[in-house]
Amino acid sequence: MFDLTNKRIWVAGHRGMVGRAVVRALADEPCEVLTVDRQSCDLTRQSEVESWMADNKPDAIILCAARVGGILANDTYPADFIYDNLMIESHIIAAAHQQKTEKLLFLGSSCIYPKMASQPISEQALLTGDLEPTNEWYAIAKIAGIKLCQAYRKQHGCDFISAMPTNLYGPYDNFDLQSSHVIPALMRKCHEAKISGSESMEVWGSGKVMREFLHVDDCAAGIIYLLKHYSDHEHVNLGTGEDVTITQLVETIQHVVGFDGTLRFDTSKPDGTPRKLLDVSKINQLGWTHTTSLAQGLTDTYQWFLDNQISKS
Ligand code: GFB
Repeated sequence: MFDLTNKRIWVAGHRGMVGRAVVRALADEPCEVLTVDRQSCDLTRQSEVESWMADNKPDAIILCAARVGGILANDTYPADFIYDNLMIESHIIAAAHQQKTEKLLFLGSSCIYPKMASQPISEQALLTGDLEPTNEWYAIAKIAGIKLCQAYRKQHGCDFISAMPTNLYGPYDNFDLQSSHVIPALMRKCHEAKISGSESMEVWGSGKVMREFLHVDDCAAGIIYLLKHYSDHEHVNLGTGEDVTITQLVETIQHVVGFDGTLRFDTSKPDGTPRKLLDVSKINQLGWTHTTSLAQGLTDTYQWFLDNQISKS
């Protein structure tokens, strides 16, 4: 058990969707939250990370900082995805060892398991097969991050752990149609089709592939649960254990938004992995389970979109 009382916890990447959710969740804990803006500490620069860490010496780190994006962004900017993620995680994990940080939690992603992993995907499936080509660059970087945590644990006894979240969504997601993940993209397309009186909306790919989705507030709760209760070499899957086809997803979004037009599937866009459903038995046995249903989470996220994003569209 890692007691958070009076601990100084650095949420690296506090401007991102996950980092913001972790900061919100830590407000209920008896700890102090540390954050730093990019202007003061560029995480891709080792000297800046080392110097910030030496000055601030957090007791624990939740490493949410990463370059992330949807299937097209991953496929289009492979150098950015592999380089930025390798730099960010290497600098922070090495500095955490130098500064004797008591605990560090790193985030992997369900998309770094092999493309054809048997379903549901257990923790042991990592590195057992070929990766999905559209995001192998991001995957290699994230696998390296998990291995860095394991290596520092093995060589130096550092209490560094990794969680493997499934596809996430929620407030402060990226709603840009080119770089976003599927939920914010389809929510925005559906909303704009409704407002413009269109009879149809565009969906990338075949609509037949399956995805599991976790609300980011559930993800943050799971991260804090693992920070407190888990200390071991193996990463831990963080998901719902339930998935839907992209067509089922868009139908639920249509219901939430109130748009009953037809769907135009653009099969020139990639489908990606056919399925990536996580086996969540390990985290369930550790005592954590998600609480937000997909329908409820989409309803809440659409309300957030209406309240916060419309002026930026
Ligand atoms: O969420 P997404 O971009 O990423 O796409 P992945 C999931 C599925 O939704 C794909 C389809 O089959 C897309 O073709 N899709 C349908 C759409 N319409 C749209 C749309 O308008 N926009 C988008 N973006 N997709 C990512 C990885 O894979 O998963 C990342 O590339 C990341 O590295 C993330 O880790 C969790 O689930 O396929």
